[in-house]
Amino acid sequence: MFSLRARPLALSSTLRRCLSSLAPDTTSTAKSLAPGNNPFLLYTARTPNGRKTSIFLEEMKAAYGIDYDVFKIDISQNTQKEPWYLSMNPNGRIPVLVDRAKDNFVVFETAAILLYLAERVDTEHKFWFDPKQEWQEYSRMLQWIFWAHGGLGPMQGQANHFQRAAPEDIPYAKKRYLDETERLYGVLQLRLADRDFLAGPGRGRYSIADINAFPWVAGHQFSGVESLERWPGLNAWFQRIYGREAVVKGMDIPN
Ligand SMILES: N[C@@H](CCC(=O)N[C@@H](CS)C(=O)NCC(=O)O)C(=O)O
Repeated sequence: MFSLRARPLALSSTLRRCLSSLAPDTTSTAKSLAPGNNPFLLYTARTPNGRKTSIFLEEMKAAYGIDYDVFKIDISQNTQKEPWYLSMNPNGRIPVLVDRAKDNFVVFETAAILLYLAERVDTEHKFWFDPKQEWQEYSRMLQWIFWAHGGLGPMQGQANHFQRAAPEDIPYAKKRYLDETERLYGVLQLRLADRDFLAGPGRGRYSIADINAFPWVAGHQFSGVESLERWPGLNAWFQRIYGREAVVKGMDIPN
């Protein structure tokens, strides 16, 4: 008789076989293609999501002297859908971070990468908040990270898609996602009307909450938002962050 326990066991052994048949090829390909010996390796492209991570790595380099290597992924060629890449990120999207100092530990999803780097490198809490000592600000930082990760990025990404990449012209979709992007800019304006940064006491302190949202706002013209003048607090925040050397450098990666 078929036992209740047999099914999950059978399934997981099939899964194990699939994974082990992928492993030798993918790992060695990824390693052999990866340049450099720096502690971190970033697989990325010059897009909003890629830039979040390169900006933070540039900040880490400036603050702690920790360097990283860059492997450029050509998303127009679907390199991010190749098996060796999918073995690191089954979602098939950039970026991916590899922590060479931790046995090539792999991290995907930008918010997870920012938090991972903060915990591993930013021991002095220069760009994030101590979950125990500053738990309220830590929570606020997470709230803005989750907000952007679940809202700003996906909505503005869809605005880009329907305006620039969709194989057919769908005015309703174009309008819906542009409107939603502008609504979300309005949310940032509400937060930034009397503050300098998204999280932190008083007028706030620059943190990974800002880094996580900034590259999307930086891409506003590409998404069809001509100017940020309608949102003065957001505009001032945008200029303030773009004034940082590490941000300018990070925006230009891969160069
Ligand atoms: N939620 C993911 C989104 C990553 C993402 O959408 N990356 C885009 C570039 S901004 C990408 O890889 N696009 C290529 C594709 O969709 O195949 C993250 O935050 O890491």
